[in-house]
Amino acid sequence: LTQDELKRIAAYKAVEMVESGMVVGLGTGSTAKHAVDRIGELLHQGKLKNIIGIPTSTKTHEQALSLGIPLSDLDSHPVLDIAIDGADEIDPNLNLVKGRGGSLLREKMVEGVCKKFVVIVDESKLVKYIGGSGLAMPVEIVPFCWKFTAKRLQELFEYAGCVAKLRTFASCNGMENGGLPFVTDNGNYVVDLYFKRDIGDLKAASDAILRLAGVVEHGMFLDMATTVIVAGDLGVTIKNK
Ligand code: DER
Repeated sequence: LTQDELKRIAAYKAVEMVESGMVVGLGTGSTAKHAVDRIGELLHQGKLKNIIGIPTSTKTHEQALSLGIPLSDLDSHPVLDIAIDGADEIDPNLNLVKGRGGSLLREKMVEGVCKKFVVIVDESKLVKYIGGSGLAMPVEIVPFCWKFTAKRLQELFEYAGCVAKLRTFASCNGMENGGLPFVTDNGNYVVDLYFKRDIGDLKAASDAILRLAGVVEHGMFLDMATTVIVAGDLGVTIKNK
């Protein structure tokens, strides 16, 4: 099975947990895209009714609109029944890294107020510890003096061999800021943190990041997932918190 087929299998399994009349957080990324497509399909078939979608990005907002999924927002629906979204990393305690698609702030706002947060992944996302994939742990920051903030973030995790890089749309000729800075739906920048070693206490790391003035939010979703659906070549496993 291809990675995308595994993503679709996990997504479809999660959508089985959506009942008519629910307010549903709609995730962002290539896995969540399958879940949003599936919800649209079931609404169209009349198998699901009276769903209200709360999108986690402008990208998902547009996808849901094109599918005819009725949409609203947190101002009108401060509590959701369920949210379905992908993840970049999942550790054994169901802590997540999210945000490599740049939507971490709105995802965390939506997924932080839902009764069930169902995470859908293919097995490649499973890691032994957060940061263990060697890929980015994103931090959304204000554009003002971004170099100053990026340096402070890097110094915060010097013990874990951290390197902080401003996310650009496409870095030209290898220069970090050769490309234009990536700008989030909220008009902010993203600094990607790369770790060589385990950062240890995740709650302490989260608090330390959020204490830095200039930081908006980070991509560690700690103790938020209630259900994780993992699709692998040997089948689908469902882990509940
Ligand atoms: O950027 C995000 O938060 C995405 O949800 C990411 O965590 C998963 O993206 P993928 O489903 O395309 O791998």
